[in-house]
Amino acid sequence: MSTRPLLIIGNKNYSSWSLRPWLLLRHHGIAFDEHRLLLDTPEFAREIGDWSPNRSVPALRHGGLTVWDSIAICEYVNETFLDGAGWPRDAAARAVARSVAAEMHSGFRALRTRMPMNARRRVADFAYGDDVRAEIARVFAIWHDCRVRFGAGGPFLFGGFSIADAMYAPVVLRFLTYGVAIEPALRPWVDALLALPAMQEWLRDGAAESEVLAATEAVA
Ligand SMILES: N[C@@H](CCC(=O)N[C@@H](CS)C(=O)NCC(=O)O)C(=O)O
Repeated sequence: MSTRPLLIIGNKNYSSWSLRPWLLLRHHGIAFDEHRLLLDTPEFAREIGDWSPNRSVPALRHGGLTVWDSIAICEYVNETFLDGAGWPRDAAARAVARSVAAEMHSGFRALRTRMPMNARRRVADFAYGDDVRAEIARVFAIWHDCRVRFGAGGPFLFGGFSIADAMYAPVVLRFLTYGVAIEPALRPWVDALLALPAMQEWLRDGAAESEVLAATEAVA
């Protein structure tokens, strides 16, 4: 298929699921168009059904095909544009990378609910409950494990940048927003992720957005 893919995303400041496939595409220099639908607006409610069968962002339109759900889009991008380079080449590393990506996709409910992504905000003295604290500990354990076992070839979770890094990128932004102290051994990974030109671009775009989601801004 030769047509340029179109990624439907939400607000860059708030839409954590949109960031994941966007980062994968942009980091790899894949030419794509984006269409932003502002979350929680009448426009979103009116238009989302035209783009996404599950009425959520992200969704990818490529030729006549629609792919929805962040992880499915990442897999499609990996197969269609990256010849498999979205995942580690080593089979064992790839299996673990898929495991931690899947764990992110299906888990961490407390963290996702109580610490919604709000990339440009900084919250002082955020009070974590025990459920959030336990999930933060699990995130750090995952990052450590990946870095120690598979990270020798570069600064990312599996050495080179992979879909696993993209899946956890919004978690890094949440930790910055809500003041979660990054364990020193993980600082190089966090710094490498934040320094990616694609990540910087997303953050710049998010900071420039004027729309405000009141409920998310009210989290304290
Ligand atoms: N499991 C989905 C979650 C997608 C999702 O929840 N997207 C949010 C924005 S980050 C959304 O579209 N919310 C709109 C709504 O619920 O009306 C994925 O991985 O893509």
